[in-house]
Formats: sequence, C-alpha cells, structure tokens
Amino acid sequence: MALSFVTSGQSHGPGIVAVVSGLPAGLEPDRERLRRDLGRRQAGYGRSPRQSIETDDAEILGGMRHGRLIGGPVALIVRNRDHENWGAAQSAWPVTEEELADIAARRTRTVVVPRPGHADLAGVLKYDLPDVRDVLERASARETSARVAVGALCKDLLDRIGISVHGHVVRVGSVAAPAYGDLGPADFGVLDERQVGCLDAAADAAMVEEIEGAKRDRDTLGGIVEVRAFGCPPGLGSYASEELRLDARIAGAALSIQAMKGVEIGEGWDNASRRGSAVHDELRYEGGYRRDTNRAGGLEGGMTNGEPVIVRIAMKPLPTLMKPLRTASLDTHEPAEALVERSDTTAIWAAAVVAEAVIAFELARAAKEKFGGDAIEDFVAAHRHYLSRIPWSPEAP
Ligand code: EPS
Repeated sequence: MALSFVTSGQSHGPGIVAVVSGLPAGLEPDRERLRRDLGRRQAGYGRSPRQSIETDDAEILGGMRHGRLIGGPVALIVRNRDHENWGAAQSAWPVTEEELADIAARRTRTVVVPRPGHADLAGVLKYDLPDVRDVLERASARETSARVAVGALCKDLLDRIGISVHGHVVRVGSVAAPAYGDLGPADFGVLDERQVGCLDAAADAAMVEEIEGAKRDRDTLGGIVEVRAFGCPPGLGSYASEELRLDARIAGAALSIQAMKGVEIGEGWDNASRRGSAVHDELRYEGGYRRDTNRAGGLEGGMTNGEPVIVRIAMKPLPTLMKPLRTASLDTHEPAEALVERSDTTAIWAAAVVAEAVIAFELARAAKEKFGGDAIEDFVAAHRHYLSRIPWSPEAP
C-alpha cells in the first residue's frame, strides 16, 4: 500500500490531527524521537510567546498496539493547549452571543483586515468565508506540528534501511552560514548547542543578533534551510513517469510548507551559470560506483543516485508584522492596517525541522514504492536483496 497522509485541524482548535496510511506493520515507532522532533520544531530563537503555552506531544489514536504498528492507518493528534484560552470563539458548533461574551473581544471580533503576504484575502474570496480568522486558523503553520509527527514515523521506517535526514539553517535575513563541503550525520550533533540551528557557532551568534534587530524594529525575517539525507541507495524515485520523479516530489513537499518560496536541489542555481563540464559529478568505480563531487545534490533523472540528497529551501519573512502593513478592509474597502497578532520574528529553525519531516516522508514514500512490504521485515529484506544486487554500498570510499 502506498504511503500517504492527511492532516486536519486549526491553530487554536482542539488539536492538529494526522492520519497516515501505508506504514508497514511491525514498525516500532520511537517514542523519544516523536517527542524530541516535536520539541525541536517548537524551539529556535525568534519564536513567539505561543510556544510557552504549547508543549507538543502526539497522542496515537489508532493503528498501533503495544508499541508496534498493526497495519491499519495510524491516527494521531497534537493537542493545542492554547485552545482552552479561546473557548466559544473556536467552537465547532454554533454558539450564542452570551457564550461569546466571556471571551476577550479581540478574539471574537470578526477579522476583516487581510494581511499582505498571507492566505487571508484569496482565502476568504475563494471559500466565501465571512471572517479572515476562518482562513488564518487553517493556513497557520501550527499545522506543521502534525507533519513533524508523521515525519518522525517516516524516520523510524528509514532507520531500518540506514537512511537519516538532517536539517539545519544556512541563512537568516542578511546573515549566511559559511559554505560547507561534505557533511556526515555526526556533524549535526552540535545543533543541540545552537540557538538558531546553524552548524557554525559564529554565524549562529550573528543570526541571533539579526533576529534581535528585526524584533526591535517590530519586523520579521526569512532565511534558507538545508536538508541532507544520508544512506539513500541509487534508484529511489523514477525517471519513468513525471509523478514518480523524486526531485519534483521533494520540491513540491518543500513548497507545501507554509512560507516556503524557493527550492534548490544540490547546486541547482549556481549550476545554471556553469558549463556542463563544471557541473556533472564524474563517476569512477572502486568496489562500487563513486563520485568525488555532489553538485547534483544526490538526485539525477528523478532518482536518488547514491550520493547524499541535498535540498535548500527559501523561507519568506512571516507576514504577520507587529508593525502592520497597509491593507484595505473587506467590509468598507477603506485603507486599513493589517491584523496585528502575536507573531514569531522568525521560525527559521522550525522550518528546518519541518523540512526534515516532509523530506523524510517523501523518501519513505519512495522507499516504500521501491521495496514494498506490508510487514516491516519484508520491507527490510527487499532492501537487503537490492543492495546485494547493485554495485553500491552506503559506506564512503
Ligand atoms: C502562526 C501564527 C502564530 C504561530 C503559529 C503559526 O500563532 P499564534 O497566532 O497562536 O501566536 O505561533 O505557530 C504555532 C503555533 C506553532 O506551533 O508553530 C501562523 O500564522 O502561521
């Protein structure tokens, strides 16, 4: 069965739900990883006070028993602790005026001032909604908490075939990390000591300053995150059909994360201005096929090529500013100031963690297509057989 998932829920509703289908029976999810990844997504310098309200954890509602998946869809919920502060304002069923009255006015008021850069305007027009809040509640990146939980389960699956996925921050506003050459899974351990999620300590400190400056100016910042996946064998994805191309799936998944606006695979943008002889990663054979460079970012012909997968994703600055942008009211059409709500100055580290999760899902989906397996041991055995057939091994030369 193909791997797929769907999420449901709003930022201040009872919680964000995910239902994942196609994970093999017998997989034993790592409870600590699930908690750790949800916690990592909440961390990072520049987040709003909302994160001091939430302590994300995923409650498994179906598909698992005694620590093992049992073959049915896995349903989980990440509850929103902030929900209780909203009461009737977030009720699924109709509420009376009296019920609304006990909620702070700012939360019950219909929002009629769409924020530039957000889903607000097109959302109310498209769905014929009376209140921008109906749009922003679902457009909110709070939804990514469930995607991170799904990603953690996918990492558990990928673990079984030696694939690991690591995200980090390479730019915040005008501050860029130094260029890195080859990195390995062990290089990402230092991120526990960083505030913004940058491998380089000096750049991480400069990013903190950059965020402080934007916060002082009541502004927001975007940046660039990078994800590297190690241990992918050649041949995940396929050139045979456009919907199977893994680079396209990864790019689509990356841009499905709220506020992501650009994707680069390997040295994609720089490669566009180089000659072919300076771009393509030459092959040699040494007990298996090897390359000394990885400008392709581990993806050729819509498939993994056996080198680490490298993906960079550009995030725009968040559109909820404490210094409101100009807009026009939906009811009077008069000039107005956009909604000012609690906002993150930047959520760039969260973006790195979410990017890890969505790329882990795409790799797990492609691995599931390649190796099949209703039961985890079938999946693992198919992978083992494949590696015994091809001249490739995950170890560096
Ligand atoms: C978000 C707005 C903020 C963020 C939220 C995403 O929410 P609030 O309006 O409640 O402060 O904090 O992110 C999260 C709650 C989260 O857990 O990531 C938005 O508009 O996208």
